Amino acid sequence: MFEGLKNKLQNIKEKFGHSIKDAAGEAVREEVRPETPTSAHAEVSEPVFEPETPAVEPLPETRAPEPEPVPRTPPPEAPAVPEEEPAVEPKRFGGIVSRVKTLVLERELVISEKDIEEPLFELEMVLLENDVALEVTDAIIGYMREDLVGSHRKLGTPVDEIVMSALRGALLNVLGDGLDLLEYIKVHERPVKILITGVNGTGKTTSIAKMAHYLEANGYSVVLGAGDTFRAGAIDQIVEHGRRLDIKVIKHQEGSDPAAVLYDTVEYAQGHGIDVVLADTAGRFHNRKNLMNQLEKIRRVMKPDLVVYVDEAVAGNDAVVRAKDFNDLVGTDAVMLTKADMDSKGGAAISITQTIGKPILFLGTGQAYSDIVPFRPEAVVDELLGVEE
Ligand SMILES: Nc1nc2c(ncn2[C@@H]2O[C@H](COP(=O)(O)OP(=O)(O)O)[C@@H](O)[C@H]2O)c(=O)[nH]1
Ligand SMILES: [Mg+2]
Repeated sequence: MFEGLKNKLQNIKEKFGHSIKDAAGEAVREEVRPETPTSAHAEVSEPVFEPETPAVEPLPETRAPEPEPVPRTPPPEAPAVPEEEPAVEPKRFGGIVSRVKTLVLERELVISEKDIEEPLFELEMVLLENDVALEVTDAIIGYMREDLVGSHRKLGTPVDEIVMSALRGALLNVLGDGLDLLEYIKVHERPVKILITGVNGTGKTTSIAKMAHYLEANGYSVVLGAGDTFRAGAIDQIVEHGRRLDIKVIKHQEGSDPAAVLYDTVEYAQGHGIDVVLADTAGRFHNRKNLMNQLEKIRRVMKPDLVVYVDEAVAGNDAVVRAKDFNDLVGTDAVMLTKADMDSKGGAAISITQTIGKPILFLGTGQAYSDIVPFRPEAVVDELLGVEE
């Protein structure tokens, strides 16, 4: 799942790392260069003249009864000082250098736009190539820039962590909080009515069967409504899933009013203490107006708690455009993306929530009933960034 994008993100992560490391290297060089003591570094050399260093003793200035114990500029005179102890001199000078280094390394580096310009551009290209929508790509780049540029990083902090945390944050921002269906059901009045919509062939009916299997495995009872009355084959298909899963399916004849079938399904659930209604619909209509009217009527009659729009992850940006269109037209509460097992780009999965403002509920990851994964943004981001569980 999302292998192509995952590999590219690993490369980008390293590029960011190198750029920031290079910038850190420059900072260290700049700070260390004026190691010949100057007034600018008076404070840095301070510890060398601490009382416990006997080599300091002979320096008369250090003992001057001034209020500030630190001499402003120690050594132009230094070479001329005590001939009696020549052996100590190089050691003391080496001490200054090493302390300067230590202090600089503990100082902070401010990351500039220039430091990450190149990897940011590459990240942008990678996201676009992998079908991440333009506005979502812009948002991710924006978050990265906001997080990294101008930020103070301790020079000692491992660069991987800096980059990882910025990328992770940016991706989580566009993925939102997700929606946990089990939690949702727990706190809602029964039956919870879920209407499944979307274009034909994207995997609606299969996804209904998977969801039913998932919900039953988690202790909830389910009834299915054969609301795709457009063709007989669609009714047979959902009835067969019901038979295999041992789950009740409510059906009418081919060509009958889907709103009536789904009304009956809700009634059945109410009468039998069923927890969840999963309602199938047809995705093929003569025109948009027809689709809208049909779904409007279904909504009025069955009053769904959740309208779930199903589309294929493999459709990439097309899925994003369709989801947005569909959401604008009839309204959606959540999205299920099927065929994620066949999608190496992950663009739709990354883009949909930010584009339509609705969470992804599940990913479909294969043809078996168990090939359904609740969409947990943290887990998806860990997977993309190659974080071991
Ligand atoms: N590889 C894969 N195939 C899927 C997935 N979900 C559905 N399919 C296949 O997609 C095809 C269409 O599914 P169907 O449920 O009939 O779509 P519908 O017309 O929207 O109801 C079937 O061959 C399914 O097996 C999935 O997550 N992964
Ligand atoms: Mg179907």
